[in-house]
Amino acid sequence: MKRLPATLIVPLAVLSLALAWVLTLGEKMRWLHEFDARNEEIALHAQSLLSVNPRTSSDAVNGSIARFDALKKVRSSRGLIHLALCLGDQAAESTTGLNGWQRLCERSKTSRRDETLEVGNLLARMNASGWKDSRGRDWQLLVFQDQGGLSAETRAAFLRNWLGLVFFLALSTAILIGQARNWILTYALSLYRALRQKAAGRIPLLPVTHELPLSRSVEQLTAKILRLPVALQAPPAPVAQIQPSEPPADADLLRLDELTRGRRMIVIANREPYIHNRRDGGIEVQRPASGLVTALEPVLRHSGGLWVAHGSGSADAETSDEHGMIGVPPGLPSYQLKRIWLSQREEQGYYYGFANEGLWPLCHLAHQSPHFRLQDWQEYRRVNARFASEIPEDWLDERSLLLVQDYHFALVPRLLKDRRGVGKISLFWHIPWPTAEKFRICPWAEELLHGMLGAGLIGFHTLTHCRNFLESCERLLEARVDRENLCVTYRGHETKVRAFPIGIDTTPVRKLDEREIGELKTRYGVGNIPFIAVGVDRLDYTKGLLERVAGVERFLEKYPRYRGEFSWIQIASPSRTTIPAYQDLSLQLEHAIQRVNDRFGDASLGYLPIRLLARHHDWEEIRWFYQMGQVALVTPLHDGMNLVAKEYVWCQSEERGSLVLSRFAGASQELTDALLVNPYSAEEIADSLDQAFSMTESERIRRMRAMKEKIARHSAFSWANDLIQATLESSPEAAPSTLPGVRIRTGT
Ligand code: ADQ
Repeated sequence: MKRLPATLIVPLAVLSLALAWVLTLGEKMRWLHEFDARNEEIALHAQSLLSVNPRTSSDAVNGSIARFDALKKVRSSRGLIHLALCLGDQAAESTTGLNGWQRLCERSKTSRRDETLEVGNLLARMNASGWKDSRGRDWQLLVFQDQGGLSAETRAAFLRNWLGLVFFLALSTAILIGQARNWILTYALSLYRALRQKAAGRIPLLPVTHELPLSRSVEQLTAKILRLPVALQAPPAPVAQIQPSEPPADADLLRLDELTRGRRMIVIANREPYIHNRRDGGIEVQRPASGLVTALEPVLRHSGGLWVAHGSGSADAETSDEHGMIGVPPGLPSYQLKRIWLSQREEQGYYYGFANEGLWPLCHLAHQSPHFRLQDWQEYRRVNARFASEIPEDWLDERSLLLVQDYHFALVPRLLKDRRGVGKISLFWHIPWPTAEKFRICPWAEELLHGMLGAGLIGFHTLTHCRNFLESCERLLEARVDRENLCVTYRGHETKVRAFPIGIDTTPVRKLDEREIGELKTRYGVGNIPFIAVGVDRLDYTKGLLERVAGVERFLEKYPRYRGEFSWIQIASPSRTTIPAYQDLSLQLEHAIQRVNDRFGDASLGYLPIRLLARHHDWEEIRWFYQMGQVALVTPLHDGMNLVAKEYVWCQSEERGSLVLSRFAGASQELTDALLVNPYSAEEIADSLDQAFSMTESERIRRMRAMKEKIARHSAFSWANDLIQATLESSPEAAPSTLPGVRIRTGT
């Protein structure tokens, strides 16, 4: 550590001396009090001996004095040096060697007195206590204890206190200085980034000032320098704070900075990253349970930009400006959110109807029939057109980077392309892409492909989905498909098709110790259960929850030694609750769980093998929750990727945790060290659970380590970087088409 300046040392020295003096004084008072208490004890004992039943007055005097002789032996007690007896004002008797004490008899006779005085060449603590005998005469007993060692002890105590304080103050000052330096460095770094963003023409991320002294003034000054409003359009009503996580590895950030320099990044997604809801008279902010938000939000938070989404919260309108714009994250805005308001009819048709009752089951192998209704399709087209046209003009130019997200906006790439001069467009499809055979079930399959191929790049999680998409283009459109180089040329415009396996935010997560895990288990009502499995999903039929219950039932049936010793706790965030298939799932799940709990639970012990917590949880809760489970059950019937599997592994310490993962989740292609299962097979789920619980520690560690390494290599940031880079490298705007256009039909 560098040398501390004298301006710091002098006040520290004075402060430590003063504190040491006060502390020592306190100790000295305590010691004196101990002396007095001991003396009082001796005096009481002596008094009881001296006041024994005198018959005559002279008896009483002589008897007391005689007994006093016997008492002198008490002097052998530790520290006691002299005793003296007074009758009235007169000295009566004393132990030998005590001189000049007679004057002490003249003082008050019946009350107690304590004082420190010199006896010969000794320093003594004297305590006097008096009493009346049966004839009404006053007696006093003077007890003298050696107080000689006290000064030495006081000096030693002072030195000890002082040294202790110097050490403590020096350490805490060093920590404070270190911390302050950290704050300043962090601040300087974020200021530097903000300036770079500003230079690049993006809305900059304002530096974090809330931890600095004079934070508001610093923030205002920074905003002034950068010519920005302070706390961009922060919501007026009180909101719950959401802690943004720490930034990820610098290499990824630098690459992101490079790629986005001088560009405006615009994300178009159905789900907004922050939802404001009215609750209990206040406003609450929620981060939705969405894989897309999990992956993309940290990217925008770092780089700035615009997120365009459906404003679905009950307090969204009152927290945004007249254009639906609001700076987010709340309290520390670093990018803009533009909320698009949908009517009930639009939401019903576009979101619940076409996207979630049509495309969602179409793209997933979950044996749920897709429903395609003309009215839903019309709303889908209308809402896609609104999103494409409502992106503010001043955000669009040739250098903008438009990242369209998911199956809600298949038509947006083409519509944006038609606006011209809007920059590079990509579409990332977060869910699987079915075979061409299945895809053509959709009555508007060609129109969807036509819309999608307006993008220069289309991304999927896996190569299988890319190939399925190419096959669909080949069979349904008049397009040239290059299977080797993975691209489609349609109406003279080339679209690249690539696999980008999505990742998670790989900021290190604090690991709980055994005691904390114990407390957590108690909170979830499984304090005395040794084997815990956890699950975290949206309540969706593709997540294989019913099949998971069947697997757990089979596990308890086949391996009876786990009965009473095992619990599976499932967090399930309600999703798309107005759709009948989701309502049915919720009911069926409750019944199935009830059946297993009735069969294997024990009401008298409060034991439930399965617990379902059907509510939204925030990220803080989820990352602790993951650590409670020795096993995670992630068994979707079909999933584009599945981020829960990655989050679970990332949150575990190496010594704990096993992942039971569906072969039909995109994640299984990367996380090959998980226990892979067919989610339809109760037998496989049961066996994997047993295997997970009985696995050797070295085996478990080997698997976890391998999975963690893969997750660390492909974080959300590296995914975004790859996607952005490929978008930038995608072909420029198409020459006018020479091929016949695809007719947008409006009926089946
Ligand atoms: P989802 O189907 O939403 O994502 P997933 O990838 O598992 O599925 O992501 C869910 C996210 O929501 C996770 O970050 C999880 O922590 C969170 N979450 C789940 N349940 C929650 C709850 N009860 N409370 C709060 N948060 C909860 C879609 C595709 C996936 C693909 C992602 C990303 O269906 O296949 O992996 O997009 O591309």
